Amino acid sequence: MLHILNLLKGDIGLIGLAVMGQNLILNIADHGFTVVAFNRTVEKVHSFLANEAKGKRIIGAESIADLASKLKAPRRIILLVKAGPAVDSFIDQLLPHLEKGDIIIDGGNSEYQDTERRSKDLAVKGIRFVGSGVSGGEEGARYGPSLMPGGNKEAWPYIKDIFQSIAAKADGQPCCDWVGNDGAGHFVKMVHNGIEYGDMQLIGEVYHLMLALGISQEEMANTFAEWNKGELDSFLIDITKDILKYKDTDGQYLLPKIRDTAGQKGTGKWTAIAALNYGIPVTLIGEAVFSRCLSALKDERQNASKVLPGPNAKFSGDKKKFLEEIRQALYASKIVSYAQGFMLLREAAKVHNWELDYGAIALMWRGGCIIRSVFLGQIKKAFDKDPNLKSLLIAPFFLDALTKAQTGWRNVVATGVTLGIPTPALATALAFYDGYRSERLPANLLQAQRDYFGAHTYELLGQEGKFVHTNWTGHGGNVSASTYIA
Ligand code: NBP
Repeated sequence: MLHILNLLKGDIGLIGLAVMGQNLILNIADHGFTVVAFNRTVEKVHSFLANEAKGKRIIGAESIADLASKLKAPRRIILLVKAGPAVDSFIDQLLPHLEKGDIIIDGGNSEYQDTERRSKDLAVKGIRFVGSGVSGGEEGARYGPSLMPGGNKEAWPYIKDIFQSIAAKADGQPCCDWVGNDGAGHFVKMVHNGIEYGDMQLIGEVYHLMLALGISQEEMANTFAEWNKGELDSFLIDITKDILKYKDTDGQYLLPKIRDTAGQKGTGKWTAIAALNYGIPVTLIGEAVFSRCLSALKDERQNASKVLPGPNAKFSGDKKKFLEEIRQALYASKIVSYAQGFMLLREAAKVHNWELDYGAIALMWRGGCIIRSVFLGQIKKAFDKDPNLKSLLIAPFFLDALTKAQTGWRNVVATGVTLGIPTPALATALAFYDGYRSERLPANLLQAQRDYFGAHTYELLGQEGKFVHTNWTGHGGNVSASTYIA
């Protein structure tokens, strides 16, 4: 009897009928599952049922209680609402209507520490909580997103089938797998978004350099189209080509008319904050976030452009050769950015005891999401070959690519400096590369300075772990500090 009743019920519920929620429901329904839809403003449920959802395996709910009563056990409910208090509010409203073993999935862009908290709090109440990264925007949600679920692993067998069937596929495999405990899924999504910031910034700098070369917008579009056939083949390069080609109703290119200030929703900033908290030099994403902040200072920049002098230089080399060097610089910087992102994942995994599968993460990003690219297939191969790989930079494939690119990369950064074109992401990537490959860095001087002004002690080469203090001036004391950290 219970079995028959269950058959008449929905397979999964979804709360939040904005752009992501509606499209994900349609995607789930297309894959043969019955979805029960609910939204805070209930009129949106009616309108959705009467329009987009008409004739599909989609049932409406008038209230949370109604939603809960229409779902099979154990209940599976996806939240796709604005990240923050709205998620906690819906969890609180759901709890009185749920039973032990039911599953709540937060598919929004929640902060991973919120997901950690919710996962732990709900586990105590017997509710299995999943925080899942969902990437790919509207199009991805509708036809195949990249999904990064983490949280209470007991939930995975109950949602795996639905998640892997609606996810994007790359090389025939779903871009979705279990990521790890508690906040792991949202952490991986956050790093994905940070990398997206980095990729976009790099392309923006390349566009800026192309403008300085004085080539036509059509030539730029053709160059991106060409690049998209090779090792840079990716969604972002492809859409950049389309954007460059796009003409407004007046027949003029639209791009130059768009205001040069970029906004942000916060996930790039969160990645940079996490990098600082974990002490991992994710410099490229940091520069990408700061570049958006600098772009937002439009009025100040306008004023400064009238008074601050630049180099007054023009590009005078071989444009075709330089365009190829730009391509190499972009590719090499992208390798550095992903290497930094995976370093951050590794450190967070260590701190949180997450057993992250880096090859599987690369596959999750390989299709469906904004950073999807052929390049991620190479990252997957590198981690599949050596799951303990310390850095992507030293994986044979990327080592070879960096070796080939470095001369052009250096020339691009140097040319940017000479022409006064800011290339913060391309330049920080190169600085990181040079820092990472340096056996010796000037931090010995830094150690000495800290000991000089604050008696912080230092280690001598070959005597690691032994901290000594020097009375540098002859009139300081011989006591070393233990509290103040500069
Ligand atoms: P929004 O982020 O715009 O959220 C809209 C939904 O949140 C509506 O259902 C709205 O209900 C509900 N909501 C709000 Br706003 N405040 C609420 C509150 N205080 N209590 C309860 N419900 C509230 O929708 P979205 O763009 O579809 O994104 C959904 C989630 O997916 C977000 O976390 C977003 O960051 C994430 N995401 C978005 C994208 C994208 O491309 N848009 C991509 C990947 C992830 P109402 O209808 O009653 O106002």
